[in-house]
Amino acid sequence: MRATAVAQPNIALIKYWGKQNIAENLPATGSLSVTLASLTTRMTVDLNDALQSDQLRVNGEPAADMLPRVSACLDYLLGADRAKASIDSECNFPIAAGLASSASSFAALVVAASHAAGLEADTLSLARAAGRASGSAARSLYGGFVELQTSAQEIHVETILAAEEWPMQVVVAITATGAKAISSGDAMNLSAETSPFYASWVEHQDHDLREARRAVEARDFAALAEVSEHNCLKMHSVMWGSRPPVVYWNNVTLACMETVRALQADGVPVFFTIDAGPQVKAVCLPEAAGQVLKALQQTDGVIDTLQSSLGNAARLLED
Ligand code: 2P0
Repeated sequence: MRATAVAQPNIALIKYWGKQNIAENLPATGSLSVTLASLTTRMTVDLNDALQSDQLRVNGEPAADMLPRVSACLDYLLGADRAKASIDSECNFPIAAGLASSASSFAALVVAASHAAGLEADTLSLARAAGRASGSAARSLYGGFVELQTSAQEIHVETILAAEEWPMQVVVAITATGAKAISSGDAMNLSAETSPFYASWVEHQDHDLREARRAVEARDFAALAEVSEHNCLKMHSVMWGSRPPVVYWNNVTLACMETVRALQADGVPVFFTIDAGPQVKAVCLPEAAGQVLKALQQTDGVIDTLQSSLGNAARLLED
């Protein structure tokens, strides 16, 4: 009745921003991401009939805020009559700062919990369960370049290119360490209700997705860079157009974008992407990683940097 799983966050190149069904957390559009290798969440789930309620510790501390979403995810996956769970989660990177800790957490949770319960579930079913808890988590059930498609009823997720088929490096520039002012879930619902750009965003998403998929399949870095930066800035334009506005950037975020632009002008194969937080993720070919890391470390105001290659799917750890 006990299992441990490990999962990594993913970084969306074509973003998920908006839900077609809030109750079922069904995304309005598809998205495309890369799963990272060296940022990890390791989660142990212990299902125990003697427990009166679920318990969750994150890095050794009780995590009451996250517990209701975790309990709801377990109810959906295992049924409401399940045994209660004692859950320990260890994250080796900053939580709730735009580094997709909810993606790796819910991906690890569904893998560990399904094994702890002896449930025979295929990866897509687990991805759908994780996605109900956190839309981006569905993508962390898969490794490498991952595409999520959505219909009116459900999501479909698959790896379109494995991590080793097109090696890449991601350098993350940490520009602030506090928790974000508004959760991405609340912010995307606000955008859907109030941003005049939202309908156009949804309308064009399939086009961007097709372009990105073609670029990945052709291993065309320049094409992937162009559509990824376009899609990122478009998502942030939707956020900025919301009322009240949603602005996750700070001045160091902009400085890091300038650093990436300067590298590009020198012919370095790199592009940026930014999620629901102030961190800048620079995606580059492996031969450029040293130069990209150094340039971001030297950018005024950058607090820290992380570097990762692309990684594999969420998986069970044998005890
Ligand atoms: C993404 N983000 O595609 C986008 C880009 C943030 C910006 O998915 O409400 O935590 O839990 O389904 O998955 C972050 O949102 O949102 C996210 P919920 P989630 O990675």
